[in-house]
Amino acid sequence: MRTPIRTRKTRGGFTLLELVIATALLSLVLGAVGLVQMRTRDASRVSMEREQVESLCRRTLDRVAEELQGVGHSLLFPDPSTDYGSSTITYQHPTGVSNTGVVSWDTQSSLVLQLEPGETDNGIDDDGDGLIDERQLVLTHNVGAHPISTVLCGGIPELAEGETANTLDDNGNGLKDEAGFNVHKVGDLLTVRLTVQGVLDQGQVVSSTLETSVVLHN
Ligand SMILES: [Ca+2]
Ligand SMILES: [Ca+2]
Ligand SMILES: [Ca+2]
Ligand SMILES: [Ca+2]
Repeated sequence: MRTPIRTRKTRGGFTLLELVIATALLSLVLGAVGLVQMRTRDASRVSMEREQVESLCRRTLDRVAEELQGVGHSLLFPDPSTDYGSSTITYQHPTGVSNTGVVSWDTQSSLVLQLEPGETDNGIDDDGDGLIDERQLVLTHNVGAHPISTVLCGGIPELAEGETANTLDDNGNGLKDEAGFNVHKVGDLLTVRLTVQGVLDQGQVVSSTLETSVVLHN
């Protein structure tokens, strides 16, 4: 008895419909991979910008702490003991002590928060850098006679992160309506707070806020 021979129909290639579906699926996969890569790059850029802003904030705060360490507590002007602290401070460093215990002091220095060049205090980004009414922190030695000024940091907001101008402590740090740079005295301790901002490519603003304290000279 003869076994029937099975014949199988062989195919030489794909149909047009199969090719269209395969191409569409490949496009979808490549698109998804591209999207993931783009989001990863964006996240990486945001992370890098945040790190740069935080690093600038930390370096500036360290410089300010070095500058204010051991200055005379009764020679601070204006008095930064109120609930508002101060965004401007004039101070003096001790230079020596006489045999009778009298302390001598150097000439006045100051830290002043002022509008960046090109900005005016009008709620508008006048210089087009993505920040509104941003300030810079200026250190001046030998105030009065022959002042020598240095800009320590820019991109400082008018008010600290989380604050609005309403005579309340919105961000819960104990100070009302404090500026992006603020010094506050409690006893012989001076606390310095700083907020620095940066702008991402898409215009998003990132902020870093840090604080440190220094001991004053009696
Ligand atoms: Ca601006
Ligand atoms: Ca402005
Ligand atoms: Ca506050
Ligand atoms: Ca407030």
